[in-house]
Amino acid sequence: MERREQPVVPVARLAGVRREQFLRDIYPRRKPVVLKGMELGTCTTKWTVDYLSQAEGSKEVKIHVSAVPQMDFLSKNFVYRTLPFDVFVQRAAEVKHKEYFLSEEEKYYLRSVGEDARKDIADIRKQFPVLAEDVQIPEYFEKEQFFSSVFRISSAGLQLWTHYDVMDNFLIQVTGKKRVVLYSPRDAPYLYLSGTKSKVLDVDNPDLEKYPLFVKAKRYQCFLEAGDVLFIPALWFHNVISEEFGVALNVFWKHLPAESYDKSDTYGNKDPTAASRAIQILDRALKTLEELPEEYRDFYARRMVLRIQEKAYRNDYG
Ligand SMILES: O=C(O)CCC(=O)C(=O)O
Repeated sequence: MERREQPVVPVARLAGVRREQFLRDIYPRRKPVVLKGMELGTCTTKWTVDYLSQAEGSKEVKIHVSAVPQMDFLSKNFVYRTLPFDVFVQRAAEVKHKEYFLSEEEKYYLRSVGEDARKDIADIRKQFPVLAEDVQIPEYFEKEQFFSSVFRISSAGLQLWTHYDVMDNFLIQVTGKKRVVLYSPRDAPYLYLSGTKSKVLDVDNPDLEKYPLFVKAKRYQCFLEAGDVLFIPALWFHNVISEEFGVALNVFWKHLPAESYDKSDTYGNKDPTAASRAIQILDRALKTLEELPEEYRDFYARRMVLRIQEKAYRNDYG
């Protein structure tokens, strides 16, 4: 199939945005924005590889390791390994490794988790208290809305699978450069979803035989430099390439009332409970349609889609 480029929409970049302006003019639009010139504390100047290694020493971290730069959650082309934090940082910062798990040029990725990843939520103040002292998190939401603060440390060249999260978040790029490609929740029909992940990992060279509708998805894109903060509204898909070794801090907060979220969600990526229940009910409805012959099943399925469009779609989606 002939290759068609997706048009690229640059994500707005705004400098020196204060809390009031963010809440009044930016947040309600529910679109990604790069915030420049934010006050982030001493982390932006202090966090060299040596400083990071010394600050938190040899505490163990569980990391993703892959032989190829494109990490894919769906095909699980990576392995989980445990390393002392200082060794991990040194390895993630180098391109070729003397000691390795899979291959000399393997890539590393840390997505920090809570003490017990199944029960506890990542909070750098608890897991990385020394480094947490260096960061000033932009307080653009109420304290009670805070959900997690997650370290994301990656090797140069690493590409993270396309996915959405169910909470709003700031991606604070403390060191290193990154390219982020985003897609609106509205374009979900073109992204070939499997749960919260898209099957389209290679957003630059998508397999259009397999994913022909992908060309219809509108591509938003931005480049982050050290000190930039990207606001990623909940449900926006994102695919991230680290152009250099880099350290980011990802802060999630609750946009919906607290009780809307799944209590067992430690990552901020489980669908709100009402959405999960609605999907279960839909699956039951589809099972019920199987009682009909194909001609009728098709007809009533189309009527159901029309009903969903009429009753649940918004018509002001810009
Ligand atoms: O920067 C990264 O490594 C991933 C960021 C991400 O997935 C997020 O902001 O939710």
